[in-house]
Amino acid sequence: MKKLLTLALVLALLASASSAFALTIGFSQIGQESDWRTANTDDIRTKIPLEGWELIYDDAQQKQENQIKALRSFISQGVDYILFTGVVTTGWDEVLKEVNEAEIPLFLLDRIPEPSTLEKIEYVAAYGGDFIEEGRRMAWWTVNYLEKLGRSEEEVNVVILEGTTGSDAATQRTQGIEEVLAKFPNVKIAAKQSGNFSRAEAQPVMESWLKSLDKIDVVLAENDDMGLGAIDVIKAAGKVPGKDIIIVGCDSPKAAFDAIIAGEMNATIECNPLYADAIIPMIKALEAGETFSREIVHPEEGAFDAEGGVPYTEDGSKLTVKAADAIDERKY
Ligand code: GYE
Repeated sequence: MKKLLTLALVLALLASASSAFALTIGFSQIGQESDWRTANTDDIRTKIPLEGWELIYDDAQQKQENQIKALRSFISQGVDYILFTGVVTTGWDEVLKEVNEAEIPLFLLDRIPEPSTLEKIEYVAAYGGDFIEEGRRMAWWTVNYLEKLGRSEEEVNVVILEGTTGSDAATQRTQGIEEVLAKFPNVKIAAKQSGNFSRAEAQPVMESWLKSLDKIDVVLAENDDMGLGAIDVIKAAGKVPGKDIIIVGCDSPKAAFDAIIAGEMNATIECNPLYADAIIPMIKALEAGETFSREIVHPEEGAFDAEGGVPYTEDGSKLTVKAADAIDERKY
């Protein structure tokens, strides 16, 4: 009898211990628009369940109304945490206040709502790229590469394939690019237009520019998928991408490394999508009673090109790594 009681006690303790960490996490993801997004999604969807936690994933197909529905569904399901990446920066006040009223800890990941929303809501942590700096790095690499080619005095025309309209990733990368290029009067922004972070949607934009603009020297693509879309169109127009037109991207997925090694893309500025290894310890720390600041935590990033050694920051302290030397250790 005594043994049975002991066994029952042990089983009860095990059950309570496992339920203590049997968390349910709601993840409101934008969609599947790019290699970056896929890598970001797969990393979280693979690693969260390995902790014994349940992940409820929602793909909003890049529609804000679907994300609002998903957040409300997480509230009604009573999840323990919400991971949220908003497709655009505005329109979240009401639903994020509902998340707060439900007292569900909220992680802001990747895309961060506008400051006027942040002032009104509570969140446990914010994690994502420094998009203004990534835009600066795209531009610094470009002007340093033009100097390396002996073209620093030439009148150079740049076109910018922007990301999703209204997203901080697009708005802030454009801000960083324009801030740096303004220091170089010979480098002109001839056009900028959204390709919605999509290879397919970037193609008609690039086609129209090839027809309407007399001279395009550089394409600054706010993600590599749009850069690859531009390459598709440049080749179809009988021009040589990477030579006739310099192509600079952002994100650094493997497809960008392949294009650089093939000589069709010139550089990519890294924006690491693998968030799970940062988020999981944060959740465990919160479960243990710790708290985090409201500051956005940015992962360290690099930059890659065909030859390496090109500075991509204002102080010239950071130099690109040769894509062919780095591709084997890439994880996305
Ligand atoms: O650059 C792009 C994705 O928010 C950093 O969104 C992310 C951006 C990334 O669609 O590929």
